[in-house]
Amino acid sequence: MRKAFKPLIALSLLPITAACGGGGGESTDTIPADTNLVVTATNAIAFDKTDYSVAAGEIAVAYQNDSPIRHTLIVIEDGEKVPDFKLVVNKKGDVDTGSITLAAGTYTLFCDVPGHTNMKATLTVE
Ligand SMILES: [Cu+2]
Repeated sequence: MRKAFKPLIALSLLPITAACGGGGGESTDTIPADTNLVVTATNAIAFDKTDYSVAAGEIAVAYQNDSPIRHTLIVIEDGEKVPDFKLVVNKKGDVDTGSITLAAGTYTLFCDVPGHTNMKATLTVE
């Protein structure tokens, strides 16, 4: 008599945990007093300014949402995203904070939510 061996294949589904956006600190609803740079996302799907400036070094950034939809804030240097920095605000009233160290130069602030290409501003670090 022959026995048919049916191999048992154990499929292990490992949950994949997505890493949170990096430099974005905890979400708060107030802007900390030691903030060096405040950026606001407005109802017009734009930042509140087209030009920001800040002193070089470690910069405490606060991103506040004055619109009902999700926005992000990333920094672009020479066409590349500055790594480990992304702030996210999901709804009106949200504030996200984080710190980024930048040398003097000209950078671009950007929201990478699809369709938000109008959310672009110049950041001058001096
Ligand atoms: Cu946006």
